[in-house]
Amino acid sequence: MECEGRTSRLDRERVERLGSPLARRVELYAEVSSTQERARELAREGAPHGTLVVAGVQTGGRGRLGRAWSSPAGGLWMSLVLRPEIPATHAPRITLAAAVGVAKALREMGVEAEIKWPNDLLVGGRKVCGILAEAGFGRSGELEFAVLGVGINANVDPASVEGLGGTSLRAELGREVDLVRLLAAMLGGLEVELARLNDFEAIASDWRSLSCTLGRRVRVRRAGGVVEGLAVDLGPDGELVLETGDGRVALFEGEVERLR
Ligand code: BT5
Repeated sequence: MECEGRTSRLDRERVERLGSPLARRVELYAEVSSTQERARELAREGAPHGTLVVAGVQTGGRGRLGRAWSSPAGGLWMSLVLRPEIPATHAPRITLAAAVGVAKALREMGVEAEIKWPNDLLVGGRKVCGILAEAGFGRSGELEFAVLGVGINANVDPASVEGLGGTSLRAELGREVDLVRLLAAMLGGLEVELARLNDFEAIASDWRSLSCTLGRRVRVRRAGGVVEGLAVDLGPDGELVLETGDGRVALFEGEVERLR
């Protein structure tokens, strides 16, 4: 099966030939509801580490907290089944490691990607990639699997994501991106970062230098209300540390807006 024209196509043979340990088993769809849902199903059925689900179009792509993720033709929409050997308490590191791995891969392609806490990759302030890591726990609370979803607006028509504050790699680079090469670069970046999940400081240090959130005054909307302050650090569980008028606050979820 091939999805969408020219070099941008997701050619099954080329995907299967990647030889990445993160593409040990591959399911490729021209169109699927959500690669994340499919990968979760596979994970629950016992699919091994490195099971990759990729789609050319998603009709029910989703982000965090039930939000919709727009997934038109030209994008790279993928989810990976991971079975990392880490304690369950370290599961939040997967999101940070993935953001670092994908940001580095995009930078190698010449795109100045920056990480907006917690999980967005931006170029020039516009979102080019969203990351969604979800954990599955066993009976005694151990981390059984994680499903890591990555959506990149690769050759997406920028007009279709502009209203969402998005941009595409094609718009930033001024050329079409080879989707299989992009997939290979991303899997390479993810492999390196995921291999050091037990070395949080190494991941956190790279995260800090790729971040466009730290050092800025921000407003964060979260379930408990709105907090404003200076984003000063990333904590050991991936939390954003804000210096506010009332002291330091650690945030584990929320939407960041930059203030002037
Ligand atoms: C995310 O959620 O950023 C995680 C997105 C993960 C998508 C991948 S694609 C493969 C896999 N399969 C899935 O079904 N999902 C994963 P969040 O931080 O909640 O951001 C969602 C918000 O981003 C939306 O409310 C929109 O404002 C915006 N948005 C939606 N689609 C977008 C797009 N294509 N480009 C840029 N922004 C988008």
